[in-house]
Amino acid sequence: MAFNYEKYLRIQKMPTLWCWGCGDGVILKAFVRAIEKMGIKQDDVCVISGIGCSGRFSSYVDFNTIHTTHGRTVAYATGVKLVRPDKVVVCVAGDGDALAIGGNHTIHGCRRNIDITMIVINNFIYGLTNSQTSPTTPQGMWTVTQKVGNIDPTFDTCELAIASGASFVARETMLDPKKLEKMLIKALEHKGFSMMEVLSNCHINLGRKNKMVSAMENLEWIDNITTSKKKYDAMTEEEQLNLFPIGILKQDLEVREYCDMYKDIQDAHQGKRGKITQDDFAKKI
Ligand SMILES: Cc1ncc(C[n+]2csc(CCOP(=O)(O)OP(=O)(O)O)c2C)c(N)n1
Repeated sequence: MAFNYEKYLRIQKMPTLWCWGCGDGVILKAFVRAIEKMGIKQDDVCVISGIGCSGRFSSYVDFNTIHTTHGRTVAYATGVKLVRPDKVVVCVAGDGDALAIGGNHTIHGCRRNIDITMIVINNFIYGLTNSQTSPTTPQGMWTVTQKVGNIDPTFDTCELAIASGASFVARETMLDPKKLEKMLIKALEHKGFSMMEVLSNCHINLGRKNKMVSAMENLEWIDNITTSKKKYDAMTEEEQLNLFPIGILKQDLEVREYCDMYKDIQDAHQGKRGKITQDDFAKKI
């Protein structure tokens, strides 16, 4: 039977702002299929997105949603999750949203290991505002702010998340929606901060301005810059240059989750009239 997308979409918001063939729609559909497969009730999901094309994600899905300010998804999500740890809290952010203006929030979300799934839709450019350089724009690419070619060294979203302490870090592309759906389920199932980077196309504001004249060429480019983690690990450093490994890059099941630790403090406070010693807390963690 065909999947009932309408159940999860705010049809009154259609058509979307996204360009035809944009990966954002592929990712949105994979996400709602993942939620359905996991049997999570719509009212138990909270999707928080920032500003950008990817930021429109929260407008189109029929969950509890917050369309917040540029770069602040993790800050809002942290508040929601601390108040309602029973909810599945998901951030959706573009590469600019997550790593430029919101970079600070992202690294501290990772560091705290709070149980949020962060989907970073990396299209390598500021899409909505027409092609400014983002922290993931490859060196040499034309952008409206670097018309002779980007000279900025790039951030690797997943390496940054690993270094910052996220307990689940994975990368997929929008080229294989079924595979993406399965990985989203793993990210959502993981308790702790899950960084889920999805490499996506922006054939309008990245591709066609960088000699990828058709959408297909943008998709082929994504295919060419990615490889499985297994193959990547078997490569020399030289071969790995400019390639992105795909799959689960880190999963740590030992590190404690932030809301659980926070609950321990609350529990330790019980019956103490608000006074808690470090020893009380140490007993809990
Ligand atoms: C505080 C603030 N600064 C700048 C902007 C302008 N702005 C809107 S979206 C955006 C970048 C979007 O790029 P990205 O986050 O990569 O998302 P995409 O559109 O590619 O999905 C910028 C700079 C803004 N809305 N608010």
